[in-house]
Amino acid sequence: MVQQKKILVITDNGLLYNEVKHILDAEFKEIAPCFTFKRSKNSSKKRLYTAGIEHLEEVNIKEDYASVIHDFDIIISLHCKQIFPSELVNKKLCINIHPGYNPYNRGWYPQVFAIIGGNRLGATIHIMDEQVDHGAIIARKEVTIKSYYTSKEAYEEVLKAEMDLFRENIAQIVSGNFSISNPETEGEYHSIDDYNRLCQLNPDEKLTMGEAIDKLRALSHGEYKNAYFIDKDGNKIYVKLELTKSETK
Ligand code: 0FX
Repeated sequence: MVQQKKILVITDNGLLYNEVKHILDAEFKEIAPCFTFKRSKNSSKKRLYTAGIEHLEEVNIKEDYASVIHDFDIIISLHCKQIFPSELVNKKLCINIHPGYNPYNRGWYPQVFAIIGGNRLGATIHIMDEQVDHGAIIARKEVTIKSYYTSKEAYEEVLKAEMDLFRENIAQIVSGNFSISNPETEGEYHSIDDYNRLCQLNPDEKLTMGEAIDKLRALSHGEYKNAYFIDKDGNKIYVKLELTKSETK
């Protein structure tokens, strides 16, 4: 029976945790008791979106996966920073709620690479396999990147798309009554090192003004200090772009 399934959600994102809890309690009362929430071992770092998960029990999925396999039927990664071990994804239904439109820009900060590359952005719910943000797609929803979005606005639209997908698919995932499709290509994977390399600006790089605006807005995200250059005295200078859409055309 659906009610007896045990579902573990591992999240390192307080905003999404609160949204998902609210959606379950308000709209899915029957299945809400099936859910247990934990945060991952790496979640203690203070970031823009971690507030709200401090009280959750910590799990080290890399080491404690045997007990997770024993105790739960479905494991959901809701922005869990730890990569799930092979044994876990091969033995249990593991679902990833991912802030990107798979297979485009798999990996870290998809909106950053989508703004720079001018390619597709959105949210994806997929079955996890041994590769990162890879595996059969259950549902995805595209987000339009407006010309006046920085990384932050694009990301916050993606979070909304993730919650729409959660609402539309969670009952089917819990009951096992969902269909899947394979991503149309392998896509491209970006690591945190790829992102960090982007942040170091080369003052001699030649770009059109449009490319420069895209690169800087992709690296501007609220209070985060991302893009920088090193000046002739060796100082590290952070760069951030602010975009304001005029009220009149
Ligand atoms: O949790 P998350 O939204 O997502 C990341 C990966 O992008 C995702 O593919 C993976 N599945 C997930 C587990 O981890 O990341 P975040 O909360 O660390 O950051 C949210 C946004 O904030 C990010 O998209 C870009 C921005 N950001 C974050 C950091 C830490 C910056 O602009 N600079 C930063 O230094």
